[in-house]
Amino acid sequence: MNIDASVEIILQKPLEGKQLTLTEIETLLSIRDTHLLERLFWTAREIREQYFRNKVFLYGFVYFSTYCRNNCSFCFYRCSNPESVRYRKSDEEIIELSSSLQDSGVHVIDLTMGEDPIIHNGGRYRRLIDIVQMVNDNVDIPIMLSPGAIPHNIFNKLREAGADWFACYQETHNRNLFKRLRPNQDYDFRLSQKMWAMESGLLAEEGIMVGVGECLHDRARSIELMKNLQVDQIRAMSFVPQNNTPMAHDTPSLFIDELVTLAVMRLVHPDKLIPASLDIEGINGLSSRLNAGANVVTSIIPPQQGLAGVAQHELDIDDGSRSVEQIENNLDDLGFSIAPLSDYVSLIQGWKDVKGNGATL
Ligand code: SAM
Ligand code: MD0
Ligand code: SF4
Repeated sequence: MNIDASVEIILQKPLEGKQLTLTEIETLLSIRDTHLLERLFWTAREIREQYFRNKVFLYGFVYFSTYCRNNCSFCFYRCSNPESVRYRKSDEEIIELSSSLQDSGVHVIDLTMGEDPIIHNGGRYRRLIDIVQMVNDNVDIPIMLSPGAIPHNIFNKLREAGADWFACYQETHNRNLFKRLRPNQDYDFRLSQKMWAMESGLLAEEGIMVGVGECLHDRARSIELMKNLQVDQIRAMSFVPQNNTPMAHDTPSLFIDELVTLAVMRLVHPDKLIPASLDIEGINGLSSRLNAGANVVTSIIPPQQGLAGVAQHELDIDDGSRSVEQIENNLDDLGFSIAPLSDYVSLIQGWKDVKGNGATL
């Protein structure tokens, strides 16, 4: 059988509600021929349409502390980079930023920080729990928390304070590569974050970086492992080299590698949330990611507030191109519309009800 015919057979399976094998996932990840890429992206869109019609969700991003005790090789905010912008937002600023994002129409506030020693050292996480409580008291939309890796006993407290989601990306599920990317961090402790979050009744997001030295088989294994993990949001983001880091001169992979990964994620996780992050190519990268099957726009950042992105710490922020207003125009042109908040709330409530308090691996 020629390659076109065998790819068509694989693409038919998710359309019929069937699961893909690891080998099939890897075959799809290897597609680079223009015609087959079109078929892959079309199938991903078709499947997204079945579950979400043309509706997308928007996540506001509040990077409230850029201090970090870790030294991840890929990250601009690693502790040994003296050039990184460091700030900590005050309570008033966090409330103001979260409220203005809510008013602008996002569905979720993603509260993100480096592993700020002030919060992480000592192990009690009182300040983090207080921040969640404070934001929950002041906004009426769901809250995601991306604080790095934290102890098991803190998850319940975060849920009680009002968190809905916990995001913590493994970056890779290849243990040797993990060691190089996140030196002196424990692979199992980081992987457990997602399970501990779900055990406590939180929803969890898992993610990988594309172009950090992984092979197609690694990507395929990650996509499959995320299925077994039963997380509700999954992401792939292209690695963007950062000045003054050990990986500053690594050759990043082409964006097509991320787009293919997103499309295959959609085929394996048909009903899940898959972000198109503005943090990689800014607003110009939105259409290709939606075209590949993503259904959430993340890293929406209010302009002129001294807030940073992660992979692109300045791109498109201060001219307002990462604002809801700008995104809404783009979505209109692309034939998408912003889902009502009530749709989002009932979607995640349904997931929480199904999971109960006992999601396990
Ligand atoms: N400090 C917390 C942590 O590491 O889990 C929360 C921050 S989280 C927003 C940082 C994520 O951004 C990383 O897990 C990684 O997936 C992504 N990231 C960081 N630097 C990046 C880069 N140079 N290129 C692409 N993605 C990057
Ligand atoms: C994003 N810059 O969505 C954000 C960040 C953390 N939960 C999300 C990586 O691209
Ligand atoms: Fe710190 Fe997160 Fe950056 Fe690693 S990825 S250096 S933990 S901010």
